[in-house]
Amino acid sequence: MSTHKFDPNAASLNDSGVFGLPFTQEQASLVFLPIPWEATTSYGGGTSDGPAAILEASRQVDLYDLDVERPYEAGLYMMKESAEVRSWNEEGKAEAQKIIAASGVIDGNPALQKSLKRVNELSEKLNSYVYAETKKLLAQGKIVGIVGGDHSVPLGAFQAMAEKHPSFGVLHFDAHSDTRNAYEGFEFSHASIMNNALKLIPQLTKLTQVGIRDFCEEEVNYCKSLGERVKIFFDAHLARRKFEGESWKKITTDIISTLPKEVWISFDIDGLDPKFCPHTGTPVPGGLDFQEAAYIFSQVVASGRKIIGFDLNEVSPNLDNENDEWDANVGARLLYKLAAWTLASQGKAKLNQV
Ligand SMILES: [Mn+2]
Repeated sequence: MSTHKFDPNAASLNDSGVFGLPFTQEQASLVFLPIPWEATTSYGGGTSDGPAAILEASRQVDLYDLDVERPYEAGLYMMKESAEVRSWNEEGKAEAQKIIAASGVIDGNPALQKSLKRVNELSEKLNSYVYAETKKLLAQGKIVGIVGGDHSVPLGAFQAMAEKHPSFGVLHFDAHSDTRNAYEGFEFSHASIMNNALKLIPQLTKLTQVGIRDFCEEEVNYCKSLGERVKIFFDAHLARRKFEGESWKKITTDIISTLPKEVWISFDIDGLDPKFCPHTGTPVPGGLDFQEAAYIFSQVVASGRKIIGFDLNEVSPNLDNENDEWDANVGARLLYKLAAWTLASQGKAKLNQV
């Protein structure tokens, strides 16, 4: 804890914690776990630098929130990045690039087969790390927010949550369905996160996807084969409903009505319109507005559901211009909204009743 008196209305100091806050991990109700990992990123890398960029940009975010007034009072803290995860990422990325360059065709190529085996091993190490860290934080009574990295990172957190919650839903914002079976041969690809989660975690009883606009037929068929367990709100359908006069409130109510009482939010920044994330790996036209997404969070809470935790991933800073902090700025503001509504849903932050 810094020695100066903390002033929530003042500019934050450069060496302060996330969002310019003075809390220690012990004091914080909510802890962000940063995961600098992008080993299986197909193209347009940079998300492994997402957590550091978000941390820096977070110090510019104003703390007072119109809806959740003073979410920071519950204490927010971001852990230090793991040097080990960084080294796994460097190695995994180098091996994965060889396979990506060969378009995933590794038959008859022992060197590439070895590379693939290594990437999958490193991914498993990463999953175990995220699982163990999440479990530790939960045992300490913390709310956990995962900050990626690419979208493969939250699998271990889902697994840790599943031990605590016999039945929960994932509210998944994304341009992509992420239900591919081992994309490019990578068992734990960013493009397979929800496929892996659905296969490995029976406690995940409902996956509700929002903003989806880039997917293959196999993914749609896979989701259909799971019946009621997966509900996709395609971006094109959301847009059409708005064009034809339905209110966002009505649409949001429909989205939320598919969810069980306990909800994890998994937010891929590319679920938003690319104007909010121009440097993310795989931007796709269309997508949600920032306020539309924040409104959905608010209505999850208004419906009486509990947000049990969240992940934010695929935020990538502009690697060609370090003065361009737009992607991280949006990421930090979205992270604050996620934290605020999660705290509110757990009774740890009060809502403005006006
Ligand atoms: Mn994704």
